[in-house]
Amino acid sequence: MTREIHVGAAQLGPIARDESRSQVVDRLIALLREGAERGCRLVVFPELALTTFFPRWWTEDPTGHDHYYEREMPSAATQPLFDEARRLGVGFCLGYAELTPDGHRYNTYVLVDVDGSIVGRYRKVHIPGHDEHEPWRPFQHLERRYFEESPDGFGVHDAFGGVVGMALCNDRRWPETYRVLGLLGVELVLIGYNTPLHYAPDPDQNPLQSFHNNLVMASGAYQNGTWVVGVAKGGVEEGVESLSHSQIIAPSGQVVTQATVSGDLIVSAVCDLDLCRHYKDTLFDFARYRRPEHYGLISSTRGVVDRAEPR
Ligand code: CDT
Repeated sequence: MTREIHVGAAQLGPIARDESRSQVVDRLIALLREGAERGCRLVVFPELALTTFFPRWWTEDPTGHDHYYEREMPSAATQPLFDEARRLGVGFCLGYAELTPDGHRYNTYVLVDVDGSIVGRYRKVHIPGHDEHEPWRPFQHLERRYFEESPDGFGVHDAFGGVVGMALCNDRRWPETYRVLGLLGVELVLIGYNTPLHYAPDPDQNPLQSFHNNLVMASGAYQNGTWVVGVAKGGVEEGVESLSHSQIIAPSGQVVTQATVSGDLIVSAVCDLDLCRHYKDTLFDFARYRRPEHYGLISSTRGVVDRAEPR
């Protein structure tokens, strides 16, 4: 049986501050239909795909943005997306701000099967930015104020004929993300992102955003023998320009398709999951070549160790 899956990276253009959930869901449904017409079985939407990127604004009260969060999934507003997915027989992955019944706020991805049922959820592990107002910045990046770090960590799901993992935006810059998923046998990593082109702490990095985006995802793909689907919400949103350049990367690390413009669009590729074996069984045969006895620091230490201290 073939293990090819046609995957669509459903890039979004800006979502305005006052755009309603149902307006956004209509845009997502249009992309889902376009994916179905192309023959996609899975359509991947970006991080925080239902709202504007609200962590760019400070509110004194950390609950001040609660209207941007989903209290249930599906909800009345998002149910039409689930219904259309089931009707079309196309699964999807959707990023949104989650507010749990017991008051926790997460930056969340949900994976939905072709029958509209939820396969699994992922809550962002690496939360970037800051948690207090920093007026010197031209805009804020207050994810650390509005989202908690995932208590669950990374996981994989047997879905779409393969082993699927999820990650969100800043997670993609960390090799640990891919390696933990790789150790779980991942074959398809889905990553949504909102990456402002301006990086206030070091603007020298601004012109390198696209290079770094590709660098980290291609490395993660190659070093773990997995497909990677990177999906942007890009363009100028409420005055802040973010990276587009959604792309699908093969286990070789090669980009097989990439968006060349901003805006709502789909780029898609037929991903042969058996290609993963070429890398997982050779150069990156983990069981044969890894030396975990020498990697202890990776899980025992958060920051750089003080080498003056006895270990
Ligand atoms: N959404 C997200 O995680 N964005 C970050 C911006 C980092 S700069 C504060 C990213 O890694 O692209």
